[in-house]
Amino acid sequence: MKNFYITTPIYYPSANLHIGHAYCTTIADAIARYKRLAGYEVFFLTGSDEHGQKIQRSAQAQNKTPLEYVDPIVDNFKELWKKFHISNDDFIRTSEPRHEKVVQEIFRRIRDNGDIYKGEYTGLYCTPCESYWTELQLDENGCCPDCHRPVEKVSEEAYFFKLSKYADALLKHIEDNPEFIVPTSRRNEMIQFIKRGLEDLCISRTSFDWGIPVPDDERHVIYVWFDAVINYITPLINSNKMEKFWPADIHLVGKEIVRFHTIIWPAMLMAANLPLPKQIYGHGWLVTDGDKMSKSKGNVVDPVALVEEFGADAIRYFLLREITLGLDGNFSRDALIQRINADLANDLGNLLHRTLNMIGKFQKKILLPANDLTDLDKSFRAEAVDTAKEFRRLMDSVQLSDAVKIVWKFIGRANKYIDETMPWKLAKDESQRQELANVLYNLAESLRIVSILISPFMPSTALKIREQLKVSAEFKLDDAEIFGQLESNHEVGKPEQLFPRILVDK
Ligand code: ME8
Repeated sequence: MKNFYITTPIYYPSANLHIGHAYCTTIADAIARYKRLAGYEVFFLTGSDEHGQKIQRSAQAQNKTPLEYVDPIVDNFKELWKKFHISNDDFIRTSEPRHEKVVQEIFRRIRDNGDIYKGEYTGLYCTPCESYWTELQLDENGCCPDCHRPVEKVSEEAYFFKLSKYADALLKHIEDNPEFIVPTSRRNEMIQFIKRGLEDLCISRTSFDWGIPVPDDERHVIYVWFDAVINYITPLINSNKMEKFWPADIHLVGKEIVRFHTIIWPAMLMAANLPLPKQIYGHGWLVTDGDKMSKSKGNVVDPVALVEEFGADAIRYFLLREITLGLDGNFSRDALIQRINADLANDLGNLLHRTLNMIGKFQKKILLPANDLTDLDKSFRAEAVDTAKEFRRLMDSVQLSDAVKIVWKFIGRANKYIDETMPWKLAKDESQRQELANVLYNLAESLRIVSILISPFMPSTALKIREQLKVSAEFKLDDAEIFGQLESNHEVGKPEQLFPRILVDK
């Protein structure tokens, strides 16, 4: 069996998650589900990034230990992912002993290879972002270029990672492997960044202790980013699955952390003599009115409230359809409601409802054998199969929103097929019994195919459709490319509403 390994970033438990985090995890989930459907053995990892001064300070402010502070937040992450039907195979917490062990092992290995040394660090540190900056990188107010908050000058004995040594090898790897950093805009940015020169990276701190101790020098804790990126191999090393799943197929990350994943992490892997991930995909941000969601800006959308109101599948559909992967996308409640009403309640919901209703009414819920197909029937069938094949091509090249769109194009085609063939008219004409059977069979079969194609995006809706069609819950992608798998004489179920229309208060 072929293997596939995909990760999301591990999220900071410093604030509640918003719909922007759910966006990243939903994309990864859709890809993971698609790969399972296509016959891969998949490992899908997400988790929480729990160390660092910022967490320690937040815990202190509440008179808690860091773990007491993060535990309930991390429980909320896990709850949220359940609500979103996220099918992760593991959840890594950087505070777990299994992670500490691997981080120390990698630290030792890189140090033994001569790429970690002790020195004196004086620099500018942004605590909220856990990032060091040089004078040149600061914004026009001398603040952090990412979050625009003040940076602190720190001076301390510290360990350094010889990042500069890997600049040429990294550049060569990025230039030789066009698929390594996607999209191209991010790849070009990283090439420019490396060409400006890489400095060695300070990877330890002594001014606080909430972190993984440096092996053999416990006054130091390891820099949170050095610790965090190693999460991607922790579960594999602990379960002897490195050979099976490493290197990762995709690290999916937001655009602002591409640098950590395409420069620091690969250099660390080179220094530890480990292979590099195959791809780092930098997705865009979910914005509200053009602005990135953030707690401080007060424009966050709470994913829990949203799921409770609209259901996970509707939100997943919206996120995956509306936003082209790699670009920023706007989140708006109005646009979400519009999509639910037009695409889900109307296009998909009606197709299922009309089809089952007619099979019930005209053929006592029984599918009859299809025979003597008309040209229209044949071209409709061909379109179903072509859609499934095109879907595979788009998903294989991670064009998620285009993949969703072609499924909905086919759903539109199926609704039009009903209007063109007018089964209610065929039902009134005894000589048209065969054609009626053909049309109803084709519609039921196309819904079976649709249920397979939407399953990576809308897993619970896919199951609801199958329940109503009364077909097996287990299909593979190949089953979408072969038309005619429903048995004739199969009895379908009663139509139930898939998505209620949302009434909009003017
Ligand atoms: O960066 N739209 O954690 P984090 C889309 N712990 N994505 C968004 C977003 C938005 N509005 N807001 C945040 C970290 N994200 C580190 C990662 S990995 C070894 C360590 C995305 O909780 C953001 O782009 O600040 C990032 O990829 C992810 O959420 C985690 O953000």
